[in-house]
Amino acid sequence: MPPPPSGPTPPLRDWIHQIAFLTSAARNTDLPAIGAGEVAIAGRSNAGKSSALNLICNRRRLAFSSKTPGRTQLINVFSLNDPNGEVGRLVDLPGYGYAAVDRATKSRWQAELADFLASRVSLVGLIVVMDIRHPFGPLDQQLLEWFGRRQQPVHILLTKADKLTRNDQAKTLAAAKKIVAEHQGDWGGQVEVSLFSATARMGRDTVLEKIGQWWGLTSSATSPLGPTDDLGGAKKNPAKGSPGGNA
Ligand SMILES: Nc1nc2c(ncn2[C@@H]2O[C@H](COP(=O)(O)OP(=O)(O)OP(=O)(O)O)[C@@H](O)[C@H]2O)c(=O)[nH]1
Ligand SMILES: [Mg+2]
Repeated sequence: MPPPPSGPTPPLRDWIHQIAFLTSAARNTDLPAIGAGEVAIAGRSNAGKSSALNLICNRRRLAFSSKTPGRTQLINVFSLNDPNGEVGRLVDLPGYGYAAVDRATKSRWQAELADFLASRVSLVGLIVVMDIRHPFGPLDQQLLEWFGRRQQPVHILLTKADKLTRNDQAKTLAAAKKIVAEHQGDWGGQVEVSLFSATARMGRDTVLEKIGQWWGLTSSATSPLGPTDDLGGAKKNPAKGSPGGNA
């Protein structure tokens, strides 16, 4: 069910599956016009971006995942709408560092990516997907620096966590948090990191909470305004609900 046109927004986890493919772009100049806030998903080729997107959205084949690295060579834009209009977008970016393309193509992709991260005005946050077995490679760090200039929030997913034992997951997460703390100044000051696995369906809620915040959605439980019915779409005559209750 889509959220109602007024009243508190249900948790994103319950309706993000309604997100739909909007368009693909081969280069930044082909991107769609600015709409709702965009959360981009970036990472090395084969890191698990498309799989992460599918789990986040609870859809099996929203984004194409593949055993062949470099599968996502287009910028794919997905759009979530509620009855009041567009709520937010997710942008699956082509992976960087794909070995099997020639140098010119590689550097063209990287220039496009740098340009996108620097100048796409509708970006509200960045998700960086890193294989937990090889986090913080040189290109990952480069990307974090490019985006860091915007001083916007970043969430790093250490994905494929299912490949490590619980103990090694915890160790890698602690080490990653240390790296992030040391680089906050260069990476925009709002970087967080968490464990993720598309295969084990792990870490979805943490990243969804971020996406919801970045899109400007807050559940009534976390809204600074608290439960309210007189701001942003009041129901004058609620047909349902319990008067005097805590709905
Ligand atoms: N074990 C495990 N494998 C994963 C996970 N996520 C992705 N994979 C596998 O890793 C490979 C790459 O996944 P994709 O999601 O296509 O990665 P991508 O980053 O979108 O790749 P490109 O678009 O080619 O850059 C596929 O074989 C996936 O099945 C995970 O959480 N655990
Ligand atoms: Mg992909």
